[in-house]
Order: sequence, then structure tokens, then C-alpha cells
Amino acid sequence: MIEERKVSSEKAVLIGVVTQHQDEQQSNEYLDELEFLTLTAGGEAVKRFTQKLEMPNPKTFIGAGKLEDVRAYMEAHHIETAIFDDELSSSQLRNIEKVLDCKVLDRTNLILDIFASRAQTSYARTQVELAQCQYLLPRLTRLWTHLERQKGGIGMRGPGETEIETDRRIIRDKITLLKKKLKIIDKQMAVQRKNRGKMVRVALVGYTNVGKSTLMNVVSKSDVFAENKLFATLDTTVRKVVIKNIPFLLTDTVGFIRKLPTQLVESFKSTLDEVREADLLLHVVDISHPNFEDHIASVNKILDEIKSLDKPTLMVFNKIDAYQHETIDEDDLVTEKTKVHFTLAEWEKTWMNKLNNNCIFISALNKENLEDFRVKVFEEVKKIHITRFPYNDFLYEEYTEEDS
Ligand SMILES: Nc1nc2c(ncn2[C@@H]2O[C@H](COP(=O)(O)OP(=O)(O)OP(=O)(O)O)[C@@H](O)[C@H]2O)c(=O)[nH]1
Ligand SMILES: [Mg+2]
Repeated sequence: MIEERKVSSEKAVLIGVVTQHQDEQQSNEYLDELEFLTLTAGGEAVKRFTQKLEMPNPKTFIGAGKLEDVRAYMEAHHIETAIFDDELSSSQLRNIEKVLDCKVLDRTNLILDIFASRAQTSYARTQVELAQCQYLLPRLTRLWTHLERQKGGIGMRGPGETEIETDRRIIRDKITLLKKKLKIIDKQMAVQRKNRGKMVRVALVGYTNVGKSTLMNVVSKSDVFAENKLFATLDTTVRKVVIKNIPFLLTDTVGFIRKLPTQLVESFKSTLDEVREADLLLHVVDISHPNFEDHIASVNKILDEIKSLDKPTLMVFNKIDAYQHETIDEDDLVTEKTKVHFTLAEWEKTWMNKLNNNCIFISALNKENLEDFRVKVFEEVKKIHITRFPYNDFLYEEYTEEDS
């Protein structure tokens, strides 16, 4: 039985679990994100299935009855891809594949796929490939292997058991090789970073698609690729920026996402070192996104994982031009005021008030409030600069590294 399956612009169903900790609206927003990920990966989400469960079913993620609903729907509509909004264990994957008899992807898989398609440099490709192999190793199944897909033959019939063993060995060897390759590059990158001298280093961090590259471009007059898709940036760009008389290095790097696969955090070590070694973080937030508070929490979680949460940080609330709040009619006595009704001024009085003036509201796209932004960044950079160059203001003339 040889089946051919298309990977690009294929129709898919999305499957998520609503746990007791999340309400329906939140779960919907998570699935919105999964849909955006699917779109970015070249697919089209045609239907969503959700189930309320205390926790995902350890065998099949959702219950057997619900899974049967999914199967019936997919069969009736000739859909051959199911995407789960969580990382599936290898046994879950196997059990689900048995029932659905189609390509089963999970959130991690999708993110890795997007990273793979986005990787431009050999460095980024090596990092993604390592993460992919590490994800794949425990999950080689009979029906569908991602390794086959990488070789070019899309959606080939799965290998038999012995072939799986061979594949496992191939992947293990590959992991060893990729790690060696990365070690060499990591060393080179570390040397490069050292050569930048003592100049103050500022890194843009934040959720994916919040406008980091757009901000980088307007601040440094550079031309970093920015677009309305997830993970537009995988490679790090460093630019020298001068505000008033103080030069510093500004880094734009990969965006974060909820449940960023651990394999990626590990293999993007060197890319993330840019963040780890930065003196100041500009945490960019898309305030027009209904889930922006969640985004901040996800970013902080990853910053914590890479031991960078305690760095001096300026919160940059971007896309104020796109921010909209809902209003309540005067004669509507039923609707209670919630966060969706907050104006920007009201938001500023919430927890944002505690940010000690370390926050700024801008629109990178419309270049709104950029002057205030520059002043705030200048003040922060100056604090660090003074400690580093206490005696000689002319010292920084020496650091004229070319833009990298
Ligand atoms: N409305 C509005 N859109 C913006 C603003 N800033 C950026 N965008 C848009 O948001 C989208 C994402 O921008 P990017 O700069 O690529 O975002 P990023 O944070 O670098 O994204 P990744 O590299 O994917 O992590 C693009 O379509 C931008 O045009 C803004 O201030 N207002
Ligand atoms: Mg970007």
C-alpha cells in the first residue's frame, strides 16, 4: 500500500483539549494560534474539534468517542491531516494514527516544520535539523515518518519494523554529527560576540509576530525581513545604533511562542546566547492581540529558562494603532466590564503601573511615539554605558565594527 500525500496547502482538522484551567474563549484563542501556525506551514484548517477534559487522555489525547467523530468527519470530507494542539507522546501518536489512518501532526511538529522552512543560513538549518531529529527519534512509527518526508518523497508508506531500527540508527548518527557541527559554529559565534568589545548590547525579545523586526528596521534603518506570519525571523541580525552620542548594538532574533518545543530552545542555544549576553532587553508586546498577557507570560517563561529574566528590561507595547477596546452601551446594564473594555489609559493603570516607568507604548508601523522610545532606550543604555566607560567618552570611537 503506497500512499501519496501532499504536504503543502493541504486541508487539516485541528484538535484541542479544553482543560479546567482554561475557559472556552482561551481555548479558542489557542486554536486561533494553531490555525495561524497551520497557515504559516502552508496548510488550511477546515474544522476544529475540542473536548473538555481534566487532562489530555494519556492514550489518545482526546476520548475514544471524540476521536471516532474526528475520523468520521475526516473520512466524509476526504481530509488526511489531523493537527493536535499539544505535543503528543509517541504512544499517543501511534494510537491516534491507528484510528485515524492519516497523517497526524502535533503542535511541536508544526513549529519545527515552520522553522525548517524558514531557516535561511546553514547555521539556522543545522539548529533546526538537530531539533527535528531529537523530536523524531522517539516517535518513529509505522505509518508515517518525517524522515521519509525530508528525503523528498512526501508522505511515503511507513517503513517496516527493521527499517525503523535502521532509521533510528541513521538519526542517532545524524544527531551526533549535527551536534559536532553546531559545536564548531557555536565557538565561532562566541568569538564573534567577544570581538564586539565592550559596547552595550541590547536585544529585542518577544512573542512571534509582535513587530520586533519592524522596530529593528525603523530604529536602525536596516532591512530585516518582516511579515505577518509566524517566525519570520530565525537568524539573528545585529546592527550598530547610535542615539545622541551613545552607540550600542541592537539584536533582532527569533520570536518565542507558547509551548516552544524544548528541542528548539536547546538547539537554538547559540542564537539565544544573544539574549543571554545582552545588557538590556526590549520586550516587545503586541498590545492589539487579545492574548497579549498570555504572550508576556510565555516569553518570560522562556527568558527564565535561559536565565535572562532578571536582566534590565524595557517593556515595549507595540501596535497601539491596531488596539481596539470593546465598549458597553450606556443602557446595557448586564454586561460587566472586563479587560476587553479597557482603553490604553486604563491598561496603564493595571499591573503595568508597577513597571516603574519602564514601559512605552508605540506603533513601529506608523512610527508613533518613536521619539519617546528613543529617549527611554537612551536613558537605559546610558546607565549601562557609564558603568562600562567611566573615564573616557571618546573610547567608543574605537568600536566601529561593521554591521554584521
Ligand atoms: N498594525 C501594526 N502592525 C505592525 C506594527 N509593527 C509591526 N506590525 C506588523 O506585524 C507583522 C509582524 O511584524 P514583524 O516585524 O515581522 O514581527 P516579528 O516580531 O519580527 O516576528 P517574528 O520574526 O516572526 O518573530 C508585520 O505584518 C508587521 O507589518 C505596528 O506598530 N502596528
Ligand atoms: Mg522578526
